[in-house]
Amino acid sequence: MTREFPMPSDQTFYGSDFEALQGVDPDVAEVLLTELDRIRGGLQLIASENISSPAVLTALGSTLSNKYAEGYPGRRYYGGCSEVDKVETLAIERAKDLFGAEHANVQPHSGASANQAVYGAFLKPGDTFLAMSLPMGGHLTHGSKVSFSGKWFNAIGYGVDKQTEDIDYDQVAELAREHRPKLICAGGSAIPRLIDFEFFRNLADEVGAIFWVDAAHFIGLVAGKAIPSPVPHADVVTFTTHKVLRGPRSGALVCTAEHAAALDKAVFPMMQGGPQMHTIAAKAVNFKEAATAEFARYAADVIANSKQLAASLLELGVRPTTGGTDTHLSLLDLQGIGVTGRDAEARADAAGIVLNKNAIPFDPQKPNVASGIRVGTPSVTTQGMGVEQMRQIAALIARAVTEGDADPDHPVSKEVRAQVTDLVTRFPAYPRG
Ligand code: DSN
Repeated sequence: MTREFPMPSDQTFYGSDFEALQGVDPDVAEVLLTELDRIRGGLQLIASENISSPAVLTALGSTLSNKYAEGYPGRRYYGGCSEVDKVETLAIERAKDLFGAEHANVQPHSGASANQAVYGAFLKPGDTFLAMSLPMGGHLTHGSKVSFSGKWFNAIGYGVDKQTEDIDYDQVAELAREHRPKLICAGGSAIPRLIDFEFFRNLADEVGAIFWVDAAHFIGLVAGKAIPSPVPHADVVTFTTHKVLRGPRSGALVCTAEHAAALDKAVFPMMQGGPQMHTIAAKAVNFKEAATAEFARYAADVIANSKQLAASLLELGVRPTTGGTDTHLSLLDLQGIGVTGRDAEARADAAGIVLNKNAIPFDPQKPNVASGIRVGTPSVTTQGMGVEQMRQIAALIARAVTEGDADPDHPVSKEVRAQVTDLVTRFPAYPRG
């Protein structure tokens, strides 16, 4: 039988109670409200963010946060784990079902933690691995010199082809044959195109490497069956749960049965201590939400919106690298319009459009200036916007970036912001009652 969520007067005992917070700490309570205003008041186009459901947020703000549960369901190092065992088991089974995986570990605190576990399971310090380099679209944890992954291992980076701006598969193969890495990674933070997982699988088999996919960015599209899944091809797939997937800010991994024990040991006790049980509960909720037909429609809409946004920006002279996108994100090269990524981000921000500067492949600028911006459609699609609104958003981005200013009082900032306000009023985040 389904039990109703406790009445508001009881919520202090069961979960979140905003009035209690206001009484104890009005300063923090105020930030919660102003952040909600910020989310509602602008266009959220950061490709790695989304607007998770009240159900997910409720699980996060629950008493499960109190419980220590080092270990795994049925084999913990603490008493009193009967209830959290249930929720972790639900999360594991739902993750396996959602992705058709043999094994799931839902304890990583983040995508970076899940990635650490992969290194912990398969490499020793000094070992060689191959991954996309950060300036080409990879991720810090894929071997950047400022990350543990680049400091403790011999990271070989591959990039994109200068002409197509898509992954340079010839280079990947050459580097794999030359360096014989123990681990090969596909995935990154600024890859607008689909990845050929079969190519990577065959190459990994040829050189005797483990094949790892960091699917943080696109796992929500996989869950919604809107793009092909890496799971049948990879030894291990790591991901975050808060991007297109729309769950809590956290991480997880799925893998083959063969590597389950090694990866479980690498997550705990090698890399982490006590799991965050409230977040694991929120992941369980998220995996249930992501298995619905409604979520599959959402994932397809995210891509349709993203393709329209990229096409409309191209028409307006803002060039998407690779000529477009197959996913939720576009990487826009601003060199043709003579604006840096840093200036574009500030101008957009002043106009109520939240996006991020981003290095483009072969970028002549420093990373904190950059020649590009990255835009994504997960949040605006959650708000119910469609292709018509994407045409409008493209026009607003182009105007803010080319004619606007970082000063919110500049006439262009004000004019664009008024149109953004109109749009987000018609398609609100967290609609009121
Ligand atoms: N930093 C995240 C992103 O924005 O893509 C990835 O970890």
